Order: sequence, then structure tokens, then C-alpha cells
Amino acid sequence: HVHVVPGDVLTPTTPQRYYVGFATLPNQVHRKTVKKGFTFTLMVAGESGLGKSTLINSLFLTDLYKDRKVLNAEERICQTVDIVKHTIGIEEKGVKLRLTIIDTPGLGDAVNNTDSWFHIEQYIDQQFEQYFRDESGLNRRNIQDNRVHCCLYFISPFGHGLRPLDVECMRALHEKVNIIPVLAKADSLTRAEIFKKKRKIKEEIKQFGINIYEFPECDSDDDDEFRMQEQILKDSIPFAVIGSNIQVESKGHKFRGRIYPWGVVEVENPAHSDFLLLRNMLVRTHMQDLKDITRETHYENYRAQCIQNMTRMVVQERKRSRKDEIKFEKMRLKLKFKK
Ligand SMILES: Nc1nc2c(ncn2[C@@H]2O[C@H](COP(=O)(O)OP(=O)(O)OP(=O)(O)O)[C@@H](O)[C@H]2O)c(=O)[nH]1
Ligand SMILES: [Mg+2]
Repeated sequence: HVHVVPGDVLTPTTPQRYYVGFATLPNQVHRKTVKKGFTFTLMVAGESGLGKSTLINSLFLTDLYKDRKVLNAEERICQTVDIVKHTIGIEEKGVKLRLTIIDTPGLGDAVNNTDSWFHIEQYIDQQFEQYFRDESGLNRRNIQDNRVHCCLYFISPFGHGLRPLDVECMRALHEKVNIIPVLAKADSLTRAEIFKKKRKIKEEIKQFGINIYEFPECDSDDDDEFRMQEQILKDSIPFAVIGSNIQVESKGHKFRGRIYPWGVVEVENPAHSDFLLLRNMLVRTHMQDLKDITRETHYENYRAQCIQNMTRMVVQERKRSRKDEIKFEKMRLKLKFKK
């Protein structure tokens, strides 16, 4: 029998007196997070003109933003020349999400191609640096987490797989952020072409040692449906996507799409693109995992590096001041003799 200490909150009339009660912990944590709201930061990167700005518009302004006016063709997005941060607040069924989207200028447009991803890398580092500083500061409770949790990397549908620039850029970023490769403008390829390109890109990613985001392994207690969904996601990489800023009306229903002489392409039609798969994984199923890996792996690497550098500086400083001390001692002795 459990011994109840006097003064314990449990009274003999409590029906479940032998439980400490921590079974409700997940609920509590959940409720607290729900109250505070979730945050998520998504970045896009890749060659210029592949539809990065268009896709982020399509990704989050459709379902999640039903009553917002969709841009018409005249208001279309211009070329991105700076890193731009958009923040949108979304609420669904009482759950708040503060979504930050980092749009970046296309690679390959700068005069000097070689380090056009430098600013992207720098941006990611700066967010880590800010977080590190806040974490060691006084106001640790209310840190704004601006760390980049995921980077959609756009690959051209017109090349034969990856370009050297893609390899260099992804390799420059893969230790710092979760990279999810996407095959851009999928409407310009046939199904067979998409299949072939995906395979080629996947092979090259492996061959060049690029570490993209890896889906978590399934547990033995996961059900079959979950396993199947995970397998579909894994097999779909790089996600073939289509973006559009305009709403099309056809056969009585409205949707985001692209109009062609031969017909219309529906952005959210699974037969046309992996758009829905991608959005579901980002918002519904893998957001927490992307955040966990950012914190446990990418940020932890950054932090360890910082601490190592600081320790090195302290050791150097100590050596230097010891040398200084010896020099001073010699100077003092010399002065004494002169007197
Ligand atoms: N066919 C097709 N065209 C697209 C798609 N997405 C965007 N576009 C068009 O491609 C052009 C460039 O789109 P943006 O979204 O500005 O491309 P971006 O990658 O942001 O370009 P930068 O800002 O220069 O890096 C625009 O004319 C878009 O309408 C797509 O999925 N399919
Ligand atoms: Mg752009």
C-alpha cells in the first residue's frame, strides 16, 4: 500500500489516490504551448527565377489564408534582390502559429557567382548568434526564436540534375539548416521526366555527400498507415512543385493554378504536383521534428563551436598576459639597475 504523507494533496476520498498525476503532463505542456503559440521559420533558396517567391505565396496564402485577397496577375512578384522576412500569424481551431518566411535573392544573378550564397549562410549564422546571446542573457524566458528551421532548396527543371552551384550552395548550408530539395516548375515536365529527374537528383545528392533533411525512422509501434505515408514522403524527394499567384476559375470551382493553351494546371492537385505533400509535411506532420533537429543538431554544433572559440581565446589571453608579466618584470629590473 502507498503511504500518504500528512499534508499531501491526496485525500482518502480522492478516487485515484495512488496516482501522482503526471499523466496529464503532455496535456499541460500542450496547453502552455498552445497559449504561447507555435513558431516556425522557413527559408527558400536556389537559382534565380525558379519560382521561390511565387511558391511561398502559394504555400501559405491558400488554405491557411482563405479570406485574404489573392494577388492578381498585375501585382505579381518582382525579382527578389534582398533577403526579405515575412511574418504571418495564422490561427486554426484556436491554435496559433507565427510563421516566418525568409525569401532570398536567386543565386547566379550576382556578378560574382562564387559566394552568392554567402549572405544566406550569414543570415542563418546571425540567427544562431542572436539566440546564443539571448540564451546567455538575463531575459532567457522570453527569447524570440528566429533560427531557420528549414530551407527549401529549388532545383531547375531545365538542367540535367544538379548544377555545380547547387552542390556548392547546399554543401555550404547543410550543416546549418534542414535542407529539403524541391524540383521547381514541375508543370514544365512530363510525369516520366519528373520521375527521371528526381532519381538523378537523388543520386547526385548522395554522390556529392549532401546531407539533406532525413525523415525520422518509423518506430515498431507505428501503424501501417503512418509507415506508408512516411514512405511516400521519402520517395517523393525532391518534391516536384508548382507555384502560382493567380486564381483560376474553371468548371465552376476556383483554385490556384496556371493557364496554358492546352489546359490548366492546378497547384494543389496531387496528380499535377507534390505541393500538398510538401505543405502537409511542413505544417501538419514534420514541423516539430524540423524544429527538434535544428535545436539538437544544427544549433548545438554552432554553440559547441562558439564555446570552443571562446575557450581558445581565453587560453591565448592567459598565455599572453603571462608573457607580458615576464616582460614587465624584466623592465622593472632594468630600471632598478639604472637607478
Ligand atoms: N511555369 C511555371 N512558372 C512559374 C512557376 N512558379 C513561378 N513561375 C514564374 O516564374 C517567374 C519567376 O518567379 P519568381 O517567384 O519571381 O522566382 P524567384 O525564384 O523568386 O526569382 P528570384 O527572386 O529572381 O530568385 C515568374 O514569372 C513566375 O510567374 C511554376 O511553378 N511554373
Ligand atoms: Mg524571388
